[in-house]
This record gives sequence, C-alpha cells and structure tokens, in this order.
Amino acid sequence: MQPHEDDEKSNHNSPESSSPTLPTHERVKSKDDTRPAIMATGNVRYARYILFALFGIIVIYLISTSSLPTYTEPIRDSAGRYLGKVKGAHEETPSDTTGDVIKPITTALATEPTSPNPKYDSHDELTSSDPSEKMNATFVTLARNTDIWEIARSIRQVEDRFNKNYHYDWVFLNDKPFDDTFKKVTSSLVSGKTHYGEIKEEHWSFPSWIDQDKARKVREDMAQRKIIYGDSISYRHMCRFESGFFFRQPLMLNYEWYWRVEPSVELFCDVNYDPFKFMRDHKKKYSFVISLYEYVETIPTLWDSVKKFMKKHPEHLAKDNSLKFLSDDNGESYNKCHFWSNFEIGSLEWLRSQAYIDFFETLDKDGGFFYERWGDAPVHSIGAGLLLDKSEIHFFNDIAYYHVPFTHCPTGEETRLKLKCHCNPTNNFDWKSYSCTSRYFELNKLEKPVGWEKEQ
Ligand SMILES: Nc1nc2c(ncn2[C@@H]2O[C@H](COP(=O)(O)OP(=O)(O)OP(=O)(O)O)[C@@H](O)[C@H]2O)c(=O)[nH]1
Ligand SMILES: [Mg+2]
Repeated sequence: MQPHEDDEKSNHNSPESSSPTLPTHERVKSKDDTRPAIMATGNVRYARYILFALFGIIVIYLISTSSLPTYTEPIRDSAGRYLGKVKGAHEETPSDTTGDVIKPITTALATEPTSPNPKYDSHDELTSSDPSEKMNATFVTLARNTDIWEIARSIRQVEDRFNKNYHYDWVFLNDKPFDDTFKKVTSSLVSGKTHYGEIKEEHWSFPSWIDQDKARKVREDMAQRKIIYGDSISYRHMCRFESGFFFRQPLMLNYEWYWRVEPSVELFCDVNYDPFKFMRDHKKKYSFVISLYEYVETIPTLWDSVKKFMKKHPEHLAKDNSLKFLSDDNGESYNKCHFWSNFEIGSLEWLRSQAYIDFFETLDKDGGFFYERWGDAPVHSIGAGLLLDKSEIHFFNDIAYYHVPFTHCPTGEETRLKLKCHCNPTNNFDWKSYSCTSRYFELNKLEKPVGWEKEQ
C-alpha cells in the first residue's frame, strides 16, 4: 500500500483534520464560513459519545443480571441411577432445591459446538472462563495413603496438560480413611474441588457366597506359579471394586462422567479441548488409549460367565456391538483383547445402567474375582464391547499416556508438535503385535493415522 494513500484515508476519518482534504472550492472558504459545519461535526461527536455510553451501560447491565450457572441436584431412582436434575440449588447447600426438573445435561447441551473444534484450538481460548460450558464430570482415583507421591506426580501432569484450564473436581477413594498429608498435598495440586471417600466394607470384602478355602488355595497356587498379584487379597478387592462399585460410591453419584487416573501415570501432550464434552457431543460412553491381550492365567473361566450372561440377558446386548473385537469365533471363545482400564474416560450413567449392573452381578456371582484373578480391565472392556454400540467406544489418539510398561504416543508428527508432546514415538504401543488397537481400527473401519507402519 502507498504511504500517502494511507495518510489520506486517516485524514478523511479524522474530523479535526478534515479541511486540508476538502475539495478545492471548499478550502477557499473563510474560517467563519466553516463554523456551522464544525458545529455539526461536534454534535455528531457528542451523539456518538452518548451512544457509546448507552451501549456500555447496557452491556454492564446484561453482564450483572445474567444468571450464573447453579448447582443442579441429580434425581435418582432407588438404585441410585441418574434420572435428571433439579434446578436451583447452590453447590454449598445441595439439599436446598426448588423442585424444577430440567433436562439432563447430556441432552440439554447437545446442540453446542463439538470438540475438538477449530474455535477451541488456541490454548488461550481454552479456559473455563465460561463455567456454564463445564460438564458434570470428575477425575477419580482409588489410592492408598502410601500412594501419595505417586498420585501427586499424576495429578501434576493432568493439571499441567489439561485441568488447569478447566478445574474439574477430583474424587479420591480408599478402603481406609485418607490421612491429612494425602488430603493436604492432593488438594493443593488439584485446581477443582477435591472429595475424599471411604469405601464401605461391603464393597471391599469377600461376598458371602465365596468359599474361603477354595479362594485361599487359588492364591497359594498362583503364588507358586508366580502369577503377578496372584497371591494378593487386596488386589482382588481392588479389581472387584473397580469392576462393580466405584461408580456407585456416594461421592460419584453427583457426576455423569469420569476420568480415571492412577498413581505414576504420565500425560505427554497438551489436551487442548474438553474430552468430556467430546464424549457427550459424539455420543460416546467409553474410551481408551491402550489396548492389549490379557494374561490368560488370570481369567480362565471369565468368558464362560460372559456367555452365561449373554444367554440370560439377550435384551442387554447392543445391536451393533463389538463382539468381533473380543472374539474370533463369533462368541465361542474370548481372544483376550481388552482396553487398558487404568486410563478411562467414560459415562457413569452407563455403568449405573441396569444392563451393566446385571452384567457385573452375573460375573460376581460366579466368584472369578476370588477363584481366579479377574481384572477390571477385561470386565469393563467386555461390558463395553457387548452392551454398547461400537460407535459409542472411542480411541483418544491425541491423549498421550504412559502406565508402566506401555506408552501411547500419538501417531503423526503434526499432532505431536501441535500438542507439544514429549513422548518418543518409537515407544508407541498402538501398532505393536501385542496391542489390540489395530483390531479396533479394522472393526470400526477407521483409517489408521499416517505413519503407523513405521511404529509396528
Ligand atoms: N485404597 C486402595 N487402593 C488400592 C489398593 N490396591 C490398589 N489400589 C489402587 O488401585 C489402582 C490399581 O492398582 P495398581 O496397583 O496400580 O494395579 P495395576 O495397575 O494393575 O498394577 P501396577 O502395574 O502395579 O500399576 C491404583 O489406583 C492403586 O492406587 C488397596 O489395597 N487400597
Ligand atoms: Mg497401576
């Protein structure tokens, strides 16, 4: 652009300097002759100031009177299942409700923009400055007091990479009371609210129908065979709790979505959008980052129980399920593929559904949590694979993750650079032969990310 063109434009726009640019016949007029024109310009300027002032007052009024999001009390049936929400209670006094029933957040906000969304790609725009955008979601961690420094590391990474912009709550669960150090350290690290729950004995003990002698002999045998955690009672309680009870804890009933975090995990990339919103907007119920084959010695009869469930409750099986991800012979046997449940983002409402509860109870009655060593990973995965449509299960390529000994590092350099990832792509487990993620891609007819072949 020519510099003088620029000058001329600015002169035209400035009332103070209007005369030098007036046409020649106007410029020859005396100062007095131009006074009415100047006065008119002055009036216009005043009118403009008044308009600006009025506009400002209206904006301030609108901001100060707009209704802030309020805590909404969940309505539940007798089994604790979520039915909807009651509007109007404040967070500090959840029992103070007005009784108005509004739609559950999952449907009420369904028309909002989806994530990831180019609009939200810039990190700066990704703050929770608009709290009404926040989902009814929480992080959840099962931990012992002795896990404090390992979980502190995990929290710090989750906060730095994601939650410092969103301030989601964090629920900590334990079979013993949390001590002061645990509470002090974790509450200082989490940018949302922290809640601490003690698990009742019924959810962390042998159910009445378990034959203690039989269970003890199994543990002794597994110890001899050096099966990892094979001799542990507490590990079995943990697996049963994560399979069937964490989502029914009183503190968890306040939420619709969860993100599970374990001690000593790592997040390698920025998470520049809200995965909870992504799940809702795309009608997802369960998600994973790493999948693999289960250690067969820990689940010899798990699939027998699953088959029993399928026969007893055909009404719960999703039409477009992922049986092919789980079985290579149309359901006759289990191929051991499962999603690694130490990372999960999912729907608590789905886990609290009659379908999942019936599934868990069928398995629990057969006693395999104690007579074998069933893990919550194959239990959740088989549940998701059979009870959900396959479109409801999501693979988060862009959430980079490590839990000893496996890494999920996003395939594709462009993604890794954009998300400021610090993982080594050669460690990515996704396309190795012991991973089931290729199977998931094939079943869902998904295109594998460019460069996957080099990471096999
Ligand atoms: N409160 C409590 N939490 C436990 C107990 N055992 C395990 N956990 C928690 O349950 C989760 C899973 O236990 P882990 O020991 O990590 O099991 P894992 O992931 O199969 O095995 P690792 O490879 O050792 O991590 C973690 O969040 C633990 O902190 C227990 O006895 N009490
Ligand atoms: Mg672990």
